[in-house]
Amino acid sequence: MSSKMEILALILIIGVSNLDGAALDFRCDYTHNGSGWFKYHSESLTWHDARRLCLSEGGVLASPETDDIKATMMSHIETVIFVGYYAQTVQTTRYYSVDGTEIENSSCKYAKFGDDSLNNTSSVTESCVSMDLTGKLSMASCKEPRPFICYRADITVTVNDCGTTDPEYHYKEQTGKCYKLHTKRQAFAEARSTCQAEGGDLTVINGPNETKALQEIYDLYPEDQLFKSTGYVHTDFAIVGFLQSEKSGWNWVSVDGQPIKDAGFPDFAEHQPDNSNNNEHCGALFRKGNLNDVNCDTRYYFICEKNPEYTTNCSKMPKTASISAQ
Ligand SMILES: [Ca+2]
Ligand SMILES: [Ca+2]
Repeated sequence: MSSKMEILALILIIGVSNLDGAALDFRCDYTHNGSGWFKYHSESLTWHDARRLCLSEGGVLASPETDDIKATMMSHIETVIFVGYYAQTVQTTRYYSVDGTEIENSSCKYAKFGDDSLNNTSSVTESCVSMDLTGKLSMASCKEPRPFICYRADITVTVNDCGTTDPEYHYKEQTGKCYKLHTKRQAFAEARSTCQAEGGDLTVINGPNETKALQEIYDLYPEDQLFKSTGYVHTDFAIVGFLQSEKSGWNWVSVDGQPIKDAGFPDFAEHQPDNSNNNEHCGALFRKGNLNDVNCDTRYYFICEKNPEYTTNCSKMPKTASISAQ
């Protein structure tokens, strides 16, 4: 980072700490209520997948640990959800929250089960806990998918020069933007939501400088290392922000609606777009700096682009904290 960037980053941090008590979001897809941040996931996952997803978002699978948290959880749900309690082994009837608090020791009066729900020791699969619309807890199969809520307690946020706490966003001077290569693969639409939740979007390439910047991002994740850590073979390209659709007259356009040539995307690679299996309508960038068409429903690596002036709450930073990129 240049000394100019260091100074600007310092200004940014000072600016953030001067936000006068205004809560600074850590993700724009979470809402603040009472003591922390909540996100209701209406999609059903197994308990372990739900727990993993919450962790990957920087939170935990929510449990009704306090009156406040329980009230907020109940206001979010429309059906029976998983909570963060689970039995540590299949033989035990001692239940713990994801942060290790034993339910019976919890001061929370709500963290009690109904009359007979802890007596069923014969069923080894019933080691997770659900909460119904009335707030009552029950044992539940960990493997039967349910909606859930992720929670993060209030935090003091110090953002980096990309306006985020996420160290995987890298600032590139040649474009004044930040980029993250996501190594946890997602399909195009999901990848786009993830980028937006992080305060950006899928990368729109606005000229050769940006193609070069993205190649430098790729260089941070050499193909052999990437393959070693993920086991996924297509390490030579990642989804970026362009696609074709009926709406675009089957022309290739950026996610913000510009024809890709006007936006400044590079050319397609030789033999691309090949519309493989007659089903490739989403865009990707090869490491070598040209384009590929890929299946919109297949999970690939993807690259987000983020304006450093935008914090993860998707709103503009106050003027004193803004970064002049170049
Ligand atoms: Ca761009
Ligand atoms: Ca292709």
